[in-house]
Amino acid sequence: MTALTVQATQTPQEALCAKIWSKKALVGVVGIGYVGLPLAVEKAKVDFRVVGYDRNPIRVSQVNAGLNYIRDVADGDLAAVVASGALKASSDFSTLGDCDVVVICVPTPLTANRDPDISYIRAVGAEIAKHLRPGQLISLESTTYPGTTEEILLPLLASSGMVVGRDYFLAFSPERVDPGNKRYTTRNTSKVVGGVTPVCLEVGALFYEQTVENVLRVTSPRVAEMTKVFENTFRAVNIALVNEMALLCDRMRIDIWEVIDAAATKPFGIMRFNPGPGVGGHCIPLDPFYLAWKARQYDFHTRFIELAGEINISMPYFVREKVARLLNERARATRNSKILVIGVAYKRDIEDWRESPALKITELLEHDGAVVDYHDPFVPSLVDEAGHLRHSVPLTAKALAEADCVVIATDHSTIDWAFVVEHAEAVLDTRNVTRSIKSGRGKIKFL
Ligand code: SAJ
Repeated sequence: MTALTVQATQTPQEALCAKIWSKKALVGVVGIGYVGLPLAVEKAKVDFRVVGYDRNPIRVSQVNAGLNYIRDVADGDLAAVVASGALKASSDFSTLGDCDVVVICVPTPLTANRDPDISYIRAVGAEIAKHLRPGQLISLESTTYPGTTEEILLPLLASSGMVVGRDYFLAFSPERVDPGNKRYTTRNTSKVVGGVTPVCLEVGALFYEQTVENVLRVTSPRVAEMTKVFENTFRAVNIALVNEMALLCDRMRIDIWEVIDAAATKPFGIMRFNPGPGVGGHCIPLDPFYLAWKARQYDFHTRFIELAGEINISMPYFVREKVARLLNERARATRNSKILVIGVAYKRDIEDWRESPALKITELLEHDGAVVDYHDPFVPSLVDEAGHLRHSVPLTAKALAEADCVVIATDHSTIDWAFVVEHAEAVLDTRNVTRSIKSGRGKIKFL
């Protein structure tokens, strides 16, 4: 039997695996944001040809011009893979059929009623189904509730008449991108993979093993989906616990940070979480509610998730109260007071301000009649919930001195906190970043 004959009788699985092994597979990444762009660049760096798909024409033209917009991607890496032709971007979804592997990294926000909004997944699933052909792997990475891959995506793809696990392959592998994390990247953060069939699992795992050091196979997409929402729920619940401790310690006049520092010295049985002004970003405040919604279908009320959400959502209101108490000590009302909020990014050293507690704090203080400005070296400007365009003000001695209260909402490591304390009249430090500053200590109140 000649080589040609063998080639002709390759199954879709064999053909795809051969392309993945040889890095000849064309990889499509749908959604080139915080999750998709790092993944696309990682794949292109190991010589896969990659197409980044996005409805946002600005992102598409930026990528094709080799211009980076995601801090976790190295500018040079993006420029190099675009220059070599390994990576290009497109808004033309009709070419999805050309891809051997399609990775879905679209947003999974919440509706106004805090229910899951999987409209992006549905839309991309329908688009992929239109162009589906034998020998394709479809992998969903967006965080979502257990069952999405098999209950939503599979029926969409099955409408093609092709058989999953024989003609095409479907898997779920949650993204674990930790924005701003210099130690753990897409390459060295272990990857969980669940396949609709055992063959889907093997093809999915093979694909990720090309760029990720440690790939863990689990028994189903539901297990992989649940693993991710559990990870973020674990975080939301533990952050809520220390936030509740902060509320209690405030009432009992115990320094919560001294407690957290002391507890963190125990070498076992405890994990450090820090209280703060609230939780931001598109993950921790949202993902647990995907699970809470799904659980209701099983007549199950996820009390931890609901309670954690309630406490974390209450923290900006607590900060508002602390500001009022601090101003009151200076015989000032919040109304007509000038407040400078330092940091609007939802956490240190990133430019992402989505769902940032700093914006809620600003809204509440303005509601109480204060005049609020912000300074953030990572966020030169933003459009807030009310649609107002805001600009970061320079962090000058004058701006600090003119503020009746400076609220530290994000503890960026690039800010000179001693300078802030030296020139400010009064400081509310919600992140404990000024703890080591000795001079001007009397001006500082902590959470
Ligand atoms: N926060 C606290 N106290 C803490 C830790 C965090 O108040 O002790 C606040 C942060 O300031 C921030 C929010 O919580 O406002 C979320 O920050 P984060 O660092 O906990 O999470 P994200 O959203 O930046 O990234 C998370 C990570 N999830 C986990 O670590 C389990 C990341 O690994 C995920 O990939 C990411 O969600 C995601 O995309 O789901």
